[in-house]
Order: sequence, then structure tokens, then C-alpha cells
Amino acid sequence: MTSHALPKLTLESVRIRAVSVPLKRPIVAKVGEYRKWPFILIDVHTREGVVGRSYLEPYLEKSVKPISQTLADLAESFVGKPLAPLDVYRDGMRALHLVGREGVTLIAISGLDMAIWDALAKAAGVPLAVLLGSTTGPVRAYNTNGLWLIPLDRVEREAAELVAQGGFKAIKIRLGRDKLKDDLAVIAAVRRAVGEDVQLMCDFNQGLSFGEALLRLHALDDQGLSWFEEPIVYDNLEGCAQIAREVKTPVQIGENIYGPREFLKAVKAGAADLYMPDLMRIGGVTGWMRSAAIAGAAGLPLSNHLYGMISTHLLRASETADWLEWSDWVEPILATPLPVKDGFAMTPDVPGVGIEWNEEAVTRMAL
Ligand code: SMN
Ligand code: MG
Repeated sequence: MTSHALPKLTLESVRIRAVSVPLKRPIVAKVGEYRKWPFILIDVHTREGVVGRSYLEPYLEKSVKPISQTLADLAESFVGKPLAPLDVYRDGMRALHLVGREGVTLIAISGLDMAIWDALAKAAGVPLAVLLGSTTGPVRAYNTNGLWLIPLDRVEREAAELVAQGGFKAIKIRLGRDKLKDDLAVIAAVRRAVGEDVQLMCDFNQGLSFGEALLRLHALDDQGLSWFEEPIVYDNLEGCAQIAREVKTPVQIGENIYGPREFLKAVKAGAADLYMPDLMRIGGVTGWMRSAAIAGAAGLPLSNHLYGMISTHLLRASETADWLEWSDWVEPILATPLPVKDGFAMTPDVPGVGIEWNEEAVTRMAL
């Protein structure tokens, strides 16, 4: 055979832009309140003409500048080099470890990594899931779009809307209100709206102290919730482990874990029953696949945090794939959003990940 299915690709330049997208339902959580949601858009251009795309969700508009700067510096060091994500991960870590292995370092590497994998899959002419050795297909999804810490009298209607948005069989609610009775009232209101057959995940966004968490989670343990997410500060691994041992409801963490090394530490500590890495922090596709191998070997179910479209590909390729977290915040800037029907997202059956920009919206929402 003389021709290669996967042509050699060389990094030519990286375009970095930022937008701020208004949220239909403002985020009101223990981690902050947001009316708009910033995105950093990354286009990796290759000498061969293929363009790989990804985005980052930095939460704060203030974070856009330092992340973009680090990303631009990192990208600069790979100009003229082969588009090889594992090499970029290794060399990027070597270049940036003096400012720390986590935080902005890993966020920048993650963004570049995801765009490079998109370019490789496009060059191969296959969806990312296929390049990773799996297939495209349905991924069961839950709706995370609302049910923030909103007034109780709005909960019922919003719960019904979230289910209707994609025929969802599961939605996520935010808990950890001032009093136990407030949390119980929210759960009761959601149940009235959606019935017994819709699964309810719940998220405390690290809002409880260790002592409060033990009391609150024991009291909520018979509510039939599918998981307790981030009850306490995520890096108190011993505390998370004790909580996970004491309560029946599975404990879920992962969105704040930086890279496979920290992931392994959490798994070794028995910090949770379920994990949901965030692609911006876990190290992009490369960091996800390494963490997915750890979760698979340990028999731990794996869901994602945000980054829905690319996560469909990665969940297809993960041994212990569990739930897709689906949010629509990125939709305005995508040419083709990720729809959900009857509670399932379909992995985009196109070369690459499926991320293409709606350039008109990108210009309009530019930061
Ligand atoms: C979350 C996501 C994005 C912003 C704030 C909170 C939440 C989740 O932790 O898991 O969806
Ligand atoms: Mg969360």
C-alpha cells in the first residue's frame, strides 16, 4: 500500500478568539452567578489546509485574557511541528510545568489538544469516535440547563420545561440551600412536575462544609436521587471518600480534577462512586482517554462535564461510559448544535468532532 489514510499534518498557526454568549437561564450557583457565558474559540490551521476546532468555557470573562495568552505562547512553540497530540501534551507540560501542572497550564494544553484531535479526525475523514476505535451512535443524556438556586415558586415549571427540551429521562437540580427543608421542598416540587420516572441528579457545587454534608446527605439519602455531586470542596479527597462510604446515594465528582494524575489520586482515595471529568481541566481528548482507562480498569462509571458535542465521541470510546451532561449554552455560536431526542444525543456523524462556527454570531458576540 503506498497511500496513507492519515496524511501528515503540520501546525501552521492557531487563531484564538473569544465571545460572550447571553444565557437564557442565568447560572445561580455556589460557584458564582453568571448572566453571560464566555467561550474561547480555537482554530488550528495546518499547512495541509485542514482546520481543527475546539472551544474552552472559562466561566469568567476575566479569565479569557490569561488563558488566551498562555494558549498563544504554547501554540507558537509548536509551529512547524507535526500535529501529534500526545507529543503536544508531553512537550506542553514540559514547557509550562514551572508555572504549575494544573490551572491555566492544563487548560491551555486541553484546548489545543481538542482542536488537534479534531484536525486529525477530519484529515482521516472519520468522526472522532471512529478515530478512537469506536462508532458513532446514541449517548444517553441528562439536561443540566436550569434548576439553579432559583425561587421555589419557579421550580415546577422549569423542571417540566427541561424535560420537554429533549424528551429527557433525567435532569439535574442544584441543592445545598440554606436549610434541609428548602432542599426537600425543591425535590418535592420537581417530582410533582416530572413524576417518578425521570431520574434526578443533584449538585451541591462544593457548597457544604464536611460536617454539614454528613448531616444533609444522610437526610437526603432516601429521596431516590441518582447522585450527590460535589457535596464538599472537591480536593478534600479523604472527606469525599468518607462521605461516599457513609451514604447509599452514589457520590459524583470530577469537573474540577486537573489531569489524569489527579484523577488517579481521587480514584486511589476512593473519593467518589462516579466521575465526570471536564475536558478543559482533564487534559482534552488525551487527558480524557488516559483517565477513561483508569476509570475503566477501576470499574467506575464515567460521565462528562459540559463540552457536550466532543463528549459524545469520548463517551462512545470509554469503557464505563455513563451519562452525557447536555447544555445548550454554546448553541448560538455553533453552525450545527448537538440536538437531543427522546433523551439521547446522537454523536455527530461527520469527519472530526462536529464543531463549526456560526461566524455571524461569533462576530456579533465577540469579546
Ligand atoms: C456547573 C457548571 C457550569 C457552571 C457552574 C456549575 C455545574 C455542573 O457544576 O456540573 O453542571
Ligand atoms: Mg457540577
